Amino acid sequence: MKNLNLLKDSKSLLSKYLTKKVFEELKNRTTKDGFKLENIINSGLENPDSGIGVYATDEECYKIFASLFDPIIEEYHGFKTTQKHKSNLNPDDLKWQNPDPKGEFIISTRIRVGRNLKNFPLGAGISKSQRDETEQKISETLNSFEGELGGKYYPLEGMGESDKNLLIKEHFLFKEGDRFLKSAGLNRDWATGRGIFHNYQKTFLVWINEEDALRIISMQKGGDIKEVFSRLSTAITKIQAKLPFAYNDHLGYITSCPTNLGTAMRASVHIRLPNLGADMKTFQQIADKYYVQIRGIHGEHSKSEGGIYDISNKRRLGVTEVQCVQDMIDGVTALIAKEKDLN
Ligand code: ADP
Ligand code: DAR
Repeated sequence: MKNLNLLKDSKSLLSKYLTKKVFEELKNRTTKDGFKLENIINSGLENPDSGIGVYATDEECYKIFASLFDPIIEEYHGFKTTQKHKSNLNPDDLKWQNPDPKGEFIISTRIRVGRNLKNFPLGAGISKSQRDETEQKISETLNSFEGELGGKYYPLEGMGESDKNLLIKEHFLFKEGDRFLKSAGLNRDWATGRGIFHNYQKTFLVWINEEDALRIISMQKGGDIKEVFSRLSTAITKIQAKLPFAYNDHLGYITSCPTNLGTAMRASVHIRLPNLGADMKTFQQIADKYYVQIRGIHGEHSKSEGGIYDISNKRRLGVTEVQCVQDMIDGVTALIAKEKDLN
């Protein structure tokens, strides 16, 4: 295990909660799949600028290493160990009104969930043969879909560079995992076992074995958030009927990164807000009030361009999928109102 002194200048939740007492308690523990503390904390040790610093190797590690995971989960999500997570994927429960009926602000809408297969390790711990098995199970299920969800699976291995770069540029495909994911072991054997399924309209997509076994995505141009959510809800139900997901009634859907636990949902719009972009203090105040996050437009850790921002729900655990989407709708509605005031 790398020297814990690597954490001395870190501000990550790992550095805050891996106290001497917790380290002594956990240092010799292993999960039934053989994963140890060093597997879980390596990303935070190698990247002291991490915000969180830990990734789970299998569902069991959330229990075996609870003395480290629980305080991180409680601080990040405001979710206590005694609480139960609830799921609600019914789009009719949204308090829905298009926040941009004239299409002046919202360029596109994307809602995704992360999912992992029951009884398989997570990406940071999975073996090559297990990952290949999950790729086959998931892609076979998706290739059997017909109608609006009908499409084709494209393995990343063997994909032409120009095809891959175009799909990334158009925001459909993932980039190779960043240094945080690499240090967690999520890029091992890249690109085998990874790929993308999409329907013919590219409004329903599934990433296979990026950060989680599945990233199930519904997206389209414009701001019809309810239509995007309805398509996603239908797709999740169809997939879940064939492939059981890792889930428990405390943490909800189990994910590689604790920040995605619960719904594992990020509902986002790419939205033009140049006036707010010139007043980031006000922008951030409104974002905080409505539990939304401001990102750049080429993925996590990217920058905004041309006054366009990625606005998405921040809460994922202890809220339902309907509440995640509602957070985004309410936040975007308030931001558009302020953007208009600043004209
Ligand atoms: P996630 O973790 O939710 O997959 P990222 O921030 O890594 O999200 O984004 C993945 C890709 O999805 C990036 O190319 C990003 O630009 C794209 N994306 C995210 N939200 C939207 C949106 N509302 N419209 C179009 N593309 C989007
Ligand atoms: N840089 C890592 C990422 C945490 C959240 N993002 C994910 N899971 N893609 C960190 O610990 O800050």
